[in-house]
Amino acid sequence: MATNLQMADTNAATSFAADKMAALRALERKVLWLSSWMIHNANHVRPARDGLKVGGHQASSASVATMMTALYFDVLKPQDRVAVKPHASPVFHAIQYLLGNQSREKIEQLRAFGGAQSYPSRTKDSDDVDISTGSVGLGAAHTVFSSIVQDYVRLKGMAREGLREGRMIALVGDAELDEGNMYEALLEGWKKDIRNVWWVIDYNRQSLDSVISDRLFGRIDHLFENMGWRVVTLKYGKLLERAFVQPGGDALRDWIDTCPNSLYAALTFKGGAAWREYLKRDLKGVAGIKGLLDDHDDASLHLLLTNLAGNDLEASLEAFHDVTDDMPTCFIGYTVKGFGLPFAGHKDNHAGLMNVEQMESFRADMGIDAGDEWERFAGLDVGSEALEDFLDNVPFPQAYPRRFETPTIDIPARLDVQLRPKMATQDGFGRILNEIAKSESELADRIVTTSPDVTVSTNLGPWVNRRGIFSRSETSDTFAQESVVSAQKWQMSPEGQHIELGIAETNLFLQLSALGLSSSMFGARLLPIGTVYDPFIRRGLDAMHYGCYQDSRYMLVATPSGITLAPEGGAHQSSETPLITLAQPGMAAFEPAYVDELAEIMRWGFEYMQADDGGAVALRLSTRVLDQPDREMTDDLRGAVTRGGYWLKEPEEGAELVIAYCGAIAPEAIAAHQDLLEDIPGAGLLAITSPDRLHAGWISARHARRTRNQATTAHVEDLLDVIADDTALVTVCDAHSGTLGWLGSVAGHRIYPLGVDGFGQSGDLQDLYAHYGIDSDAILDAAARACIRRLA
Ligand SMILES: Cc1ncc(C[n+]2csc(CCOP(=O)(O)OP(=O)(O)O)c2C)c(N)n1
Ligand SMILES: [Mg+2]
Repeated sequence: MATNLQMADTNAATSFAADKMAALRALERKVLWLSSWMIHNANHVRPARDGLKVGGHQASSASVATMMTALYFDVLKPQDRVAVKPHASPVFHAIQYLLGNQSREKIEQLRAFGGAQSYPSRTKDSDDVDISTGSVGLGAAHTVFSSIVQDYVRLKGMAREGLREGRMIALVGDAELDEGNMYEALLEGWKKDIRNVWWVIDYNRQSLDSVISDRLFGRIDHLFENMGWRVVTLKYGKLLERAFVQPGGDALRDWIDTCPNSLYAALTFKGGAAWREYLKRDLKGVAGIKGLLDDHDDASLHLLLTNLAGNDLEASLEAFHDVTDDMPTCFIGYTVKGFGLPFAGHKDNHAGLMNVEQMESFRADMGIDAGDEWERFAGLDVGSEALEDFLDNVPFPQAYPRRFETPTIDIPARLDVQLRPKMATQDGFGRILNEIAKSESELADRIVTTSPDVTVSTNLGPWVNRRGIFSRSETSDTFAQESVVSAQKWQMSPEGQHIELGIAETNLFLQLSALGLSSSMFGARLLPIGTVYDPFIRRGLDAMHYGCYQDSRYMLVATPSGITLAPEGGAHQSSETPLITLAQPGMAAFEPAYVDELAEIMRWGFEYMQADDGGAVALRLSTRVLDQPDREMTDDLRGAVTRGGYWLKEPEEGAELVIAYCGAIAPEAIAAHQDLLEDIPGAGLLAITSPDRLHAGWISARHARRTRNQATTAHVEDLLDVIADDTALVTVCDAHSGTLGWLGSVAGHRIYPLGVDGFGQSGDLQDLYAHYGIDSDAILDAAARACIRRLA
């Protein structure tokens, strides 16, 4: 079987020093071996307990082993940040193992509990993954937004002293280009005039199911060029380039150029004899071809015909080193999926694994003795000392922080807000930010806002008027210059603190993710706030989850929300979002009814976004104007609000009923409670500011009691402790009834959950609240049924 080392041996290193090339080729070979072996070990050697297939992607890994060798062992600088295509996780871990940043134990445990992760994970892996990947398209797009953040902190002079400008690099599977979010990111990147981004496409022309269409050829180049990128195509390796200048070379090149992807892949799988048969037939009589065929045996003919630049170390190095400016660059690296492995080119090779015999023969080809499989330098033709020496001098792992520690930003004990008797939480949000914008505080300077074309309609306008829009260069506001009266004064400059995005919610979440990692990635702590219409969280959901999975810290402000957005109709109304955020790890979600609650939640949120055990924060707000309570925010109340709820009216002993409400539906709950007091004088009214925090607190207290035998109680348990066992709970929210439906399980109370369980529609509040059963009458009806113990 052919391996890429054999191919490499026949290459003459021209422009690179011979010793260096020898070391790099040895490492290339080792990377291919270790990544294949790591997967084999996980599937065939490590004892299996559950009968499940472990999996792993030997073909995807082999495809990109050469380009990753070139990058990590020679091209990358310590300040570069990389998103590695998900299925090349074993290649990444093998490289880190060779560099001394990954333990043998972890790679032996690839895909096992506590071992190296199946897909590179910034939080779960221990070998410095810069940008997590897994859901194809997101890691690549993330580099665009990380580059915007790098410019943001650099141009403001916020970056850590001595921060070097790095390249944000993605190693991308070619099928990732089918994901629409890639184009959303490219377009936004073009608008922002991004710099220092590389996408290295592993152009093996295979996805999971199939070989990609030939018609795609040429399309990709144009797409990138249209977006202002340089395109560097790495098509043919050095062997083929040399063959092309021999007699018959032009015809050979034409033949390969026009060979359909599927046929090329099939012949790659079949090998030398198959190539020979086709060339003999198709190039019959072409001068030079007979000589070429006679000069090559089947094995070397196969090596020649599969010598694509992305699998040719020297060609890859040349292409990468040639780019020295900061223009965004797409490298299209032609490769063979499964290069050097027995299933190279086979259309079904995505999940293919070498069997035990194939692995044995691969090991023998690699010159590795049984038992030496994990030895870093076994079977290489360069001595260990020389390799250690080479590795010590690789630029990428040289001393430079991969993750920065940054001091936290002080958050004032209270956030100012001028409460008015009647306000909506969305309005309150705009006013709180406006007060911060006015202040000369570190908090104000570190907040950065972003929004996918809903800046004005989510009340970010006042903030933007004061703090401006971020742009790499100064741009004047034409409307202001032309004296056109407008409430929005949009100055664009490097000082601006708002990143305006086009309507693409996935971009919003990727931008938030990149901003929220700025502290660790660039040594500049930012407090990002992103606004979105609540229903359109759904559009960006995968990216929202992805940002949290990377432990990015940001504040999501989702507004307006619910059927409370009455006349806007079902297409703009949301009901399931509180369940989404309740289930989202790494994110604390709130739905305050009142602005004084919101101010405390935001204050707490800015601290939570910076805490070691904190996370992202989500706020679900409303445009519904409510009478604001005239009250003092005592410390107790503030604490209860951020823990998830408080008694607006504590029930009297033995009271039969409690109404629990969340969010903008508060007036209906309060009115129903008032009515109820005639019949049930002691009925309680529970204000819930965060179903998520209550739920999370409950689960974590149970966990602490079970695992650590701690006598902790959860906030929700304390709240419900004051009511009798046979008290019934009527819960109500402008969201799916499941949002609060679990409350009955905390202490075993009967529960009557009201909420919005169908699609929304246009109407006014009265009609819609009545129709969906969340108005005062519906609450009273549920209360009555609860009292007579009717199940409904
Ligand atoms: C969003 C998403 N959808 C589906 C998958 C399942 N999947 C994993 S790899 C893959 C095809 C990858 O092909 P390509 O990007 O060309 O990678 P390579 O050929 O290098 O393996 C698919 C569909 C995924 N990981 N993420
Ligand atoms: Mg592919």
